[in-house]
Amino acid sequence: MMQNADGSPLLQAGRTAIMGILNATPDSFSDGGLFISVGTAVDHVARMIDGGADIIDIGGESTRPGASPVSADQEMERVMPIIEAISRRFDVIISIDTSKPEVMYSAVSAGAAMINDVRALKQKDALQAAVKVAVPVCLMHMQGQPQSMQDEPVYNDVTTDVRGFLSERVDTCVQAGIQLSNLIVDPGFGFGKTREQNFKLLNELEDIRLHDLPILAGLSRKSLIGQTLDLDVKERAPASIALALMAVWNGANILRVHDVKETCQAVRMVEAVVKEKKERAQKS
Ligand code: 7PJ
Repeated sequence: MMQNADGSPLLQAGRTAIMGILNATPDSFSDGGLFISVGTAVDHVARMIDGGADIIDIGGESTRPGASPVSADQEMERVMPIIEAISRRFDVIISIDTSKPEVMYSAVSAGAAMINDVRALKQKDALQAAVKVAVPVCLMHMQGQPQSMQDEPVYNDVTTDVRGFLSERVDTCVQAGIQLSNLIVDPGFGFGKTREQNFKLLNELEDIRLHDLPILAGLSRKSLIGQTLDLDVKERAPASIALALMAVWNGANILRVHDVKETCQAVRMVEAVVKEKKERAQKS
């Protein structure tokens, strides 16, 4: 499906892909609007690629708990100059983090090669847009809307419910004309989930695997860390890396992270050790 700059496949057994986060939002909770100028964005992307990022996820809508909606024009204004600059300068997979069909069309024309939609193509006309542009899509589970999603989220069983939702979305996408091999699923850590529900999902991550599709996990700097360790957002890198490794251990194929270099180092180390075990199993 997706390829790295050197033509190798993005997703290989035993190699986790790293998606670096580039927020083009002035109100994003963890970057505080640091990456709104094109120059700063380019510098940050260069650093992330250097650190081992395979994908750069660019978003112009803050979806953190309590965030207000933005218009398509506003989102476009924030992301388009950055996508154009990144696509001109780097050979990296650009992912557009959006739920809006207008933004999907423009971003893909400007070089985005993947859609990351926290609303799983449920917004009006988003599904048709994704069918038309025909790039890989990450379908994420969210309960409620960012404005209110953390107000007492309720599930029957969180893992079963998330899997059921993703299963319905995958079926709908395939029926609409998206290739199954172009889909990625994501449990949506922190999107309408309590700390315990997030923990359960992480422990049972492999249970949301559908049709052998890749699983994307986003845990970087999230509130579940703050709720457990009482750490400021800027102090959450070590805990984020620990959670990233747990996600890999439990089946994640793509990690969405802020601290690219540090996460990459940790993940590649664990993969090297796991490789020894696999090779030994093959010999015996
Ligand atoms: C996620 C995301 C995630 C995917 C955000 C934050 C909140 N997209 N966008 N998965 N989280 N696919 O980074 O804290 O977990 S925004």
